Amino acid sequence: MEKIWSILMAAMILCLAVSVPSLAEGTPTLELRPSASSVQPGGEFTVELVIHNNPGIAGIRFAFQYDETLLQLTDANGQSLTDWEVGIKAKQDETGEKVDRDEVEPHHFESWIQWAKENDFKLDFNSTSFSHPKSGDLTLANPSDDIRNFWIEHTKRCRWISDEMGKAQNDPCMMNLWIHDGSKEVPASRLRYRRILEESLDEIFATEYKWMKDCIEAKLFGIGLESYTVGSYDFYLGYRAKKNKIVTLDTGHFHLTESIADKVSSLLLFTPEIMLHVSRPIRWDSDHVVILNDDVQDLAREIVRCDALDRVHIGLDYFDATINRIGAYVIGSRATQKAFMLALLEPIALLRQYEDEGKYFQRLALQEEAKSLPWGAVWDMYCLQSGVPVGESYIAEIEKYESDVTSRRQ
Ligand SMILES: [Mn+2]
Repeated sequence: MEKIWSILMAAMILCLAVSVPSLAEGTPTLELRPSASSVQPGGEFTVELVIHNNPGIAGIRFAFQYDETLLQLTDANGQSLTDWEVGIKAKQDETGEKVDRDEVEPHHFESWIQWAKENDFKLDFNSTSFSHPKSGDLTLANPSDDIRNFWIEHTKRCRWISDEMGKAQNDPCMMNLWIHDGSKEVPASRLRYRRILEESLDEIFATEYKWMKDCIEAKLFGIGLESYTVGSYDFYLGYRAKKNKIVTLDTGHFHLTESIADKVSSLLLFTPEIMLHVSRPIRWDSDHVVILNDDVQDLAREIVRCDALDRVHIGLDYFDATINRIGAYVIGSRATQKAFMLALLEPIALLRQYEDEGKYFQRLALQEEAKSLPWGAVWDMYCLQSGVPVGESYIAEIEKYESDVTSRRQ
């Protein structure tokens, strides 16, 4: 990632140097729009530089995957003026092949599979329909056969890759499907695109695989597509009922006042499994680093109360490139673990007894007292026994790693 950022910075400087002489009169201003998505194997991260007051070049878009960077200059209509690719020879990229997304095959991910094996990790996977010249506002819900079929092919191949990953790790690979399809303004037909998406999904899911599980993820809206989201929660809930897929609950993908915890018990009644993306929404953004807030605690409590730890897949979905990446990962994963530990420590038997007896004052009082139980000591002991830093001592460890390792990366 350090390398990606240094290349990105170099590319930005290069582009500015190239484009500045052609700027029109007036004061051009730059707006930086980084995507909030995390970079995962096969995933992408985009940065858009929107140039205001320049009729020639309206924007520069960088899209980079783990093995490549795509640089595009766009005009005011978002049309590409030119594009060129800067190859980043990542450690993971052993094939050296350049393939488009409708050509990906399991062998392109062989090094990840090997890496996971060697380090005793298990892999999940996702298709990626954004940050590509064929992305636009609509992918799997696109009325254009050409565009839609491209994304259908990509998603089919991602299921195939997931199955191979699952086979190699002897444990099913969770394949998450999220698309950004939507509209900035209210479309003339909401039904039309949802019907197309349904047909695309039917085609994608036609093949049965043994070593992967399909998860379908909704989002309230995508940035720039605020009025309509084809793959809404209702859509995927309905589709789940039709095809028995797993619904992904991304805690950053709902109305800010909506309780994700409240959805758990309803889903568990009708679906064998739930995929969670634990995240933290802030206004329009969905991917802030998870902290130990009420939402995460409510969610963990609800899963434990439903005795569903073995039916819920807990995935983390957040990213913050403005702070130390390892630090961000550790803060969010520890916060999530703390939430589940707190849930397991809840005096639930007594709470339920009070409830059965209609003692609602007592129930509320105990819920309040439970908040200040000395659970920090339990957490510290858990960390000690797990051989990981206790309390804030991980800060120093990450600082040391930053100065010894990451800061020296080229
Ligand atoms: Mn997600």
